[in-house]
Amino acid sequence: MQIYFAGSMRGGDADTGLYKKIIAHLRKYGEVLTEHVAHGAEIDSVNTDDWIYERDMSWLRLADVVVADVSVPSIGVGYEIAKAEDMQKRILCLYRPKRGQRLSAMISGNGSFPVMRYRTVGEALNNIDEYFKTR
Ligand code: 6IA
Repeated sequence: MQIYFAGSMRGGDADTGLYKKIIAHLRKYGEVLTEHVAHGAEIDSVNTDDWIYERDMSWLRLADVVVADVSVPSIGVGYEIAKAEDMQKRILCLYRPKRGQRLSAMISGNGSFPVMRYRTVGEALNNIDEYFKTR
């Protein structure tokens, strides 16, 4: 199985430590195409944006499932989810609620994929197990 992991990069506040743990856990279920998301935006200048866009879209087309951490608002992650939905990919969103913030209704109001909430890394990983066990 090929897995596309999406998480905030230039959206800011990227929790790269958490993304690394999620990616390591996802490897139990298949190949993670987007390991770079855990490297964060600080080494974001190696490739041109055109190149990044084309490569990510081709990976998205290849993916069997998209796992997106939607805890940090990110235009790129929202775009990837919308594209994945159009491509009829399986999608799992992971969301860590934060005081004073509400998840976009475009995600929380979308009945075509689950949004699994978590508070700790352990809960995020359990959510992943739960998702892959039942689907
Ligand atoms: O709007 P954002 O930058 O927060 O969007 C984040 C999403 O867009 C992630 O899920 C990625 O799949 C994608 N994305 C954004 N920037 C990059 C990028 N920069 N490389 C690949 N995908 C990206 C270069 C990083 C690098 C060389 C470590």
